[in-house]
Amino acid sequence: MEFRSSTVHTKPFDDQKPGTSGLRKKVKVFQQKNYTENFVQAILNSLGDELKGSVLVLGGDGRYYVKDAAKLIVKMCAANGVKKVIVGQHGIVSTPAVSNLIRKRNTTGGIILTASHNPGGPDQDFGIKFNTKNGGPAPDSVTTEIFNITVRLDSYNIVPDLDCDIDTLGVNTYTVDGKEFVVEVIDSVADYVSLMKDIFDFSSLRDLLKGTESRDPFRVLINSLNGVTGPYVREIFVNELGAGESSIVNTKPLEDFGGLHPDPNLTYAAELVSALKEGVHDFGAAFDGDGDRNMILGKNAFFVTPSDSLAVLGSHLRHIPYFRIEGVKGFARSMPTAGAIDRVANAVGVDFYEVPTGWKYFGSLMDASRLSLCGEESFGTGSDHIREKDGIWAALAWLQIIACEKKSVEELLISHWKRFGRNFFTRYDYENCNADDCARMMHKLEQTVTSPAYVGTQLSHKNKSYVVKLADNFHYEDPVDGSIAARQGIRLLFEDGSRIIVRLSGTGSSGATVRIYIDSYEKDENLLLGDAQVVLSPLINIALDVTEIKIHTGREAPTVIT
Ligand code: VG1
Ligand code: CO
Repeated sequence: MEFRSSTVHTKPFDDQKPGTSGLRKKVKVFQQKNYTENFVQAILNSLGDELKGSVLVLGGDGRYYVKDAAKLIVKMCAANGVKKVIVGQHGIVSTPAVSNLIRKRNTTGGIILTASHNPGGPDQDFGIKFNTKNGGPAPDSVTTEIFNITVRLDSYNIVPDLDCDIDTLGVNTYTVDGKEFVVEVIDSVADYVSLMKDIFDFSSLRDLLKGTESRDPFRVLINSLNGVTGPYVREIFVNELGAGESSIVNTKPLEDFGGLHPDPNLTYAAELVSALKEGVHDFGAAFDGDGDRNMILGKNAFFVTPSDSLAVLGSHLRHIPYFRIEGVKGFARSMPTAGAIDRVANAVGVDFYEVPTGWKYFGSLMDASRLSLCGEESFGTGSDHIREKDGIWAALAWLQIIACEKKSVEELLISHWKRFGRNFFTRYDYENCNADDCARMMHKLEQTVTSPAYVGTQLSHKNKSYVVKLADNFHYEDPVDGSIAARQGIRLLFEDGSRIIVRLSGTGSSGATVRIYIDSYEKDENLLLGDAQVVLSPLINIALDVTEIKIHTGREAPTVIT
């Protein structure tokens, strides 16, 4: 079929600055005339000379507007000289699977349609993210370039009549402006499953889940929260590993996630928590809308903090075939993530890195073969098998370790704490506050804590005191390419190793969200099993005082406590 492209005049929008992970706005904002078109054109323009003849992967988490946006992007790729688009059937591909496809097919990059863990539906959130050819989220230099293009953009290119059927698998070939343009509609699950089979020992996982003569079946409950992971979970846990159908729930990707907030934490995955509390299952996992986050629970809903999850994985990587072949290069965490992995890096004898919040900061270390395992306190865990965090990978990694160690989740945690000590951690989120109020709060806090006299200050609550050792706004220089990320969150580091971190979220679609992170280390064996909220209570109160959060935001309490 022969098609001709056309150029459409447009006016720039001034609010298309990508945040921690792509551009996220309400669906209604993306549906404004030319809004999505402009941002997509800016992504394509940012490719410069690489655009003509490029190959792009395209997929999203199945939320409302993914399919419309995917079809639009195909029309725009056709008009901009892209040679081929590899798109998931119905426009659906998980974020980790996109990263894998970019790497496996050696493409120029990929466009991911997701607002991740934010709710979906006509009145909820949508997002667009660009990943570069290493499979990872575009670094700051690229997202800044995309933003600079958006504020000057005066036209976009489109082939209005090219209506590709993205519901049917197969290769579609078109002629656009005399040149060949191909759209390959793929089954997005197959490549990802084969990657997992290369990384893990599926036969030992099968024995674990189905049981053997000498061992009862290990009962798992996997909740996809109606997000993109459903089909992947079904293929891996039921078809490959032989878990029963009742082991997987909410596995049909829905445009509004069935009304769920697809964020795997104790608040929004409460359904999984209460199911595990019944004591029937040995292991529970939930994933977010686009499949890159995970929450791990043990029997009776024993909660594994993401910071601890990372550390336990770090000290048991030898059980995972992938790392036996690839070796273990280094460990990393985002700055607000509790420091449990730091001690494991030391014990294992590998390098350790602390990067700003956002997965994009891990990519260059992985590309330089310096990093094997990394994570964020926000339920993100992953390795250098791809360049995104990977929810299903994390669940399988836990199961592989359990299969080898023959211990429960709780036993693994307790022996970890006995060996390394325990980082108690909590995060307070104040969602959807007034942006100006929050900016004022951050400004005032920074001025207070960075004044030279602040170091040495003693902060107390009841009979517990902490002495400030260092206070700053976190500044990161990438050790590989020297790029700088400044002002990544205010840190108060205390002499006993405890920390208070305060930063504003970069993934919200409106207003501002304040995140306060509290991390405190304990090595006294008698105190290891305490409740985090109780243990951290003095430090939490100090954080609330120092930030004056109630005064600035008018909020009596956080919206989410993790
Ligand atoms: C949050 C998390 C961060 C994570 C990001 C994207 O960002 O804190 O750790 O990388 O979401 O995760 P922020 O700026 O809101 O704190 V996802 O699953 O949205 O791709
Ligand atoms: Co996500």
